[in-house]
Amino acid sequence: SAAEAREQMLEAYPKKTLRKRGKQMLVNTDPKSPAEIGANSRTVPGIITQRGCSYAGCKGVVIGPIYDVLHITHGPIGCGWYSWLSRRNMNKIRKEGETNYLQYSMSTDMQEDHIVFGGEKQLAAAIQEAYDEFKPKAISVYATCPVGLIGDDIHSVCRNMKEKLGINVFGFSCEGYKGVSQSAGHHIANNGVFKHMIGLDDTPVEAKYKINILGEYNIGGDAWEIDRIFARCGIKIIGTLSGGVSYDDITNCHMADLNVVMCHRSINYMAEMMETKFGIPWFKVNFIGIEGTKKSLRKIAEYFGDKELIDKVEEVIAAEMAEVRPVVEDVRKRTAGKTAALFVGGSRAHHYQDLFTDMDMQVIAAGYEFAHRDDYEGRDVLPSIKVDADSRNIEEITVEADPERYNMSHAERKKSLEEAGFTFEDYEGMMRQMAKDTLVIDDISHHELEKLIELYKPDIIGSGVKDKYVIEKMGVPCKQLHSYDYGGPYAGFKGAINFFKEIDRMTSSNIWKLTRAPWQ
Ligand code: ICS
Repeated sequence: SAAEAREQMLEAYPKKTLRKRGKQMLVNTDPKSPAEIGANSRTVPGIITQRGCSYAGCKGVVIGPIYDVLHITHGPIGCGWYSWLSRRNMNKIRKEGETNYLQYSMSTDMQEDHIVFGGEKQLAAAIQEAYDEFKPKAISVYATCPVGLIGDDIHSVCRNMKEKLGINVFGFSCEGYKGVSQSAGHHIANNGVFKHMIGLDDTPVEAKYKINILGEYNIGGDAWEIDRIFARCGIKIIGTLSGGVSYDDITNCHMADLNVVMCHRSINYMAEMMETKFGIPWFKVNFIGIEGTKKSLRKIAEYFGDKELIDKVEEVIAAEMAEVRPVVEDVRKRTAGKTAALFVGGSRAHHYQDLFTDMDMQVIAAGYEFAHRDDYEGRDVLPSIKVDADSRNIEEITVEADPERYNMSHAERKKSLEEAGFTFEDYEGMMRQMAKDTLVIDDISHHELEKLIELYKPDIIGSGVKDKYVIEKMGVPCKQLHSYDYGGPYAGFKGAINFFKEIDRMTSSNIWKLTRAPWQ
């Protein structure tokens, strides 16, 4: 049983570790009212974790993909190198005159003497050099651990350079050690994007239905598949934060009628702040999986409430499903009843369950690396989450309604829709969607993962590069759900087709039964 498996996964630990890990490892006994999970807490030193750092979450995840902002890492060269497009967020130039800087990795290449004597001069010189060379619209600067430790004031350097160069220059205090994972960096990034980019350009956008997609980073081209579907439906996406997106899109995206949120973990802050300041309502969507995609499209059409759009969406769904249906029906013959486990990031461990459900597969265990309780248990637990010291050192910015630009009509529309039972600001979390008595494991360790494989032998595990080869050495195929193992897109309808074929191929291969580790 799941309870016995849980105990066996924990039994090797010393008492204190066992107590802490025990809180982060639950049997989902009552999916309708999820139990309290330990999440967003420090990893026990010595345990092998999949987590990243605050800098990774800020530069590497949320802001780095904006292709025509010139991103400069202030720090030792390794931080810049390892965050250099390593996440497969795709980009292309879409308008004449645009530039894509993401082929470059820019760093101040901090050395010992900068750490001793301070690196502010070095940073100002780097900004100047980058400007002279590229003349970008905007430059953003990211602080790494040593910058925080020696106290370089990156913000005053940025302010001075902004004045001197006459372009937008802004910095992020996303020192790697802040918070307990990359999640802290998401929050810092959201604050900075909101303060330095959102709302700068009030040019009206001519379109009937205008939305932003928040928390979609175009891994493997996912955002482009979503773009394709929306274009078919006649819905204008002003900005996708932050996948395949330009500086101008972001500065203008407060002109939208609606924000839809894909990755709740990384960008819920932005959704809230944009609603407070501009009155733009938001709700959660999921374009991973055919059922999720259909439901999300229908909800967006319902929000606008226009018969023309509602009909168009149904027409698009029918046309797309004509292509998806034969594939999924064929694949199900082999995938039905197979099992999967998913340990990914802060939203995919949930979203990808929809694709496995589409294939009639069972997810026996899942967990996030760094999500918070609301991503597991749903947003209704938000008021009861205690703020601890690790979260307290992340700035909370106070946002107020914009006296001129707050859109009353959106707010009124939201109110009347709510009265009719429509839900906004709605994230139910992962546990409600998982089957009874499945395992939910936060920040899983390599030891726990090995035990899980021994006990359950799932047919496939969705995870990342840090544990991929541990999993495969144990004879279980691993699909990387961060980089997609160079495949994708997996979002939307065409993405689902790609995923079904890929998982069918991987779980039908006999190679895993034939491999033996050298010591066996
Ligand atoms: Fe959100 Mo890897 Fe996203 Fe999520 Fe986030 Fe990261 Fe990636 Fe993963 C992410 S923003 S980089 S959906 S695109 S930090 S795959 S939470 S861990 S599951």
